[in-house]
Amino acid sequence: MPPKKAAATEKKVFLGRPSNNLQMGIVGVPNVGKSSLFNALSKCDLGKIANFPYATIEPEEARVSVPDERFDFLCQLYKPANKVPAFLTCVDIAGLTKGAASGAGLGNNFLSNVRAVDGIFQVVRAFDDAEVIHVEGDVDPVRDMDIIQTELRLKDIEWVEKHLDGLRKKLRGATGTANLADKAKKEEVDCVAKVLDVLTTQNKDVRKATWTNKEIDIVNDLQLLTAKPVIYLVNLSERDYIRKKNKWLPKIKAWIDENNPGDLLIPFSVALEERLAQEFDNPEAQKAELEKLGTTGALGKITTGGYSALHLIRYFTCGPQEVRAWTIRDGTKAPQAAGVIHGDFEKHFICGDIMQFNDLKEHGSEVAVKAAGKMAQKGKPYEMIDGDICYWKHNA
Ligand SMILES: Nc1nc2c(ncn2[C@@H]2O[C@H](COP(=O)(O)OP(=O)(O)OP(=O)(O)O)[C@@H](O)[C@H]2O)c(=O)[nH]1
Ligand SMILES: [Mg+2]
Repeated sequence: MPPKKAAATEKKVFLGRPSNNLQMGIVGVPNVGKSSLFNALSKCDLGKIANFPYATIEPEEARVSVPDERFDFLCQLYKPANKVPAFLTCVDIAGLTKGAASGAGLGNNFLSNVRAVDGIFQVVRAFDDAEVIHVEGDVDPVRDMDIIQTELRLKDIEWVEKHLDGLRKKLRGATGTANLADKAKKEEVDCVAKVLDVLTTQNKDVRKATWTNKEIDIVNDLQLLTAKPVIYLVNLSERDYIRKKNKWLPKIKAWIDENNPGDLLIPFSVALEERLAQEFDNPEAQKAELEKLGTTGALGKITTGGYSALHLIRYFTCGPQEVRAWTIRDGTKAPQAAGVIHGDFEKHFICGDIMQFNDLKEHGSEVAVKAAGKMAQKGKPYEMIDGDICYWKHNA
């Protein structure tokens, strides 16, 4: 038992910004359907769709609700006046071309937009349409994935080399005595050198290497492009999507297994999603059409995938006024979770009365959960579990 306890108390550190307000950026080569996907996800027309490359220049941002059966269940149970689901912020970004790392296409501008997001939805075109120009001349998603990966890595390599150079210069100016500051500097240099080794010698994305918590803190300061989680979204024709068949799919899967094993691949069809939105104005009718076609839409899977890739989880506050999902990062403790509602809740935190969603579902009502002894008072050290239902106590 004791060794288990030691492991459980170790702090969870993730690659990326330690924040609850994280964003997924939609990235890919030009004219592959990024803005079309963005509009379908956000159910708006902010994204600039056009049949020419580089239609999108400035990034566009939207909050997309993340589907959750638990949230729907809670709304049915509490019948609140106001319902607020969890949201994922998605950003539509300009297309990236070969040579972007050295300034081609929208080059550095594009890459700074990628640097600003926390995770990447990489749109890969696998639909044929002679009317839609491909900047490389023909449709080849594997080549496109290579292009994006190469550009992101090249930019990281350039960034890390510069940084390492600066650090080494500083280290040479160190006192030479074995004081703590010098030791920390030396560790930082070693870690950044390891990053460079991963990118060059090992030929891997930074997120695919193994890092200690200490190293992750250093890596996070570098804000690297290849440290961000990636989900590959393969844009298929409606027909291929419905029959779950396309000649590129096995090749794309093989490329991911070889280059970035473990990354999620989600096939979708912008054409289908657009048609559904145009022809049917309510979710029930859209669902009926999908059932008729023998398929399901992919948008929910995409947002849910992005949310998890960023290590986001949610807890709920429930009552007759409002059922609401609050987004936090996995590993968040109770006071910080309460602080998402209001900073004072964290500052003057007392405790939380917390029940788990499954207990509420099983017992059917809050009263029954309490009677079963399943409503627990949790203090400051409590680490939040996805789906917790909370009543915070504070003396703010
Ligand atoms: N046939 C077909 N056309 C599509 C599909 N997705 C997008 N298009 C078309 O492809 C063109 C480019 O779509 P956008 O969504 O603007 O592409 P983008 O990746 O945002 O392009 P840039 O911002 O220029 O990099 C538009 O004419 C779309 O209507 C698809 O699934 N099938
Ligand atoms: Mg676009």
